[in-house]
Amino acid sequence: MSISTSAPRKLRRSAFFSFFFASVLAVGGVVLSTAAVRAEDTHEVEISIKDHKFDPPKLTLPVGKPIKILVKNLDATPEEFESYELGFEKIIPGNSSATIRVKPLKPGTYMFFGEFHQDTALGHVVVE
Ligand SMILES: [Cu+2]
Repeated sequence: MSISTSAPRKLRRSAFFSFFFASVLAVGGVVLSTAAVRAEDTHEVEISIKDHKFDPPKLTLPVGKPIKILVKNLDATPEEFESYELGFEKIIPGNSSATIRVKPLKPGTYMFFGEFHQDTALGHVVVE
């Protein structure tokens, strides 16, 4: 009696766990592939700060793609990388770097600057 009732119960349980783990794997796979597509779609650029100037002072970026900017401050003093139009502001200590993420952009020209040296640290982004 006890054998005949416990066997189907075990079967049902193992069927449930198979379904559960298959679902977890399926959802995990979708999440991973979505993240991979996003990473692939991101446009990455580099810019340096040297002698309180941007190099290059002009960045050309694609329309409608997430942007990742790696900013290297090669000066010994800190700089604040900032843009009202692109919506970021980040202090980068001397001799270090930072990553700025910008949402997909519409075509146009966007100014950026180094707030601590606004007389020389000026640049712009052209999105086309
Ligand atoms: Cu600021």
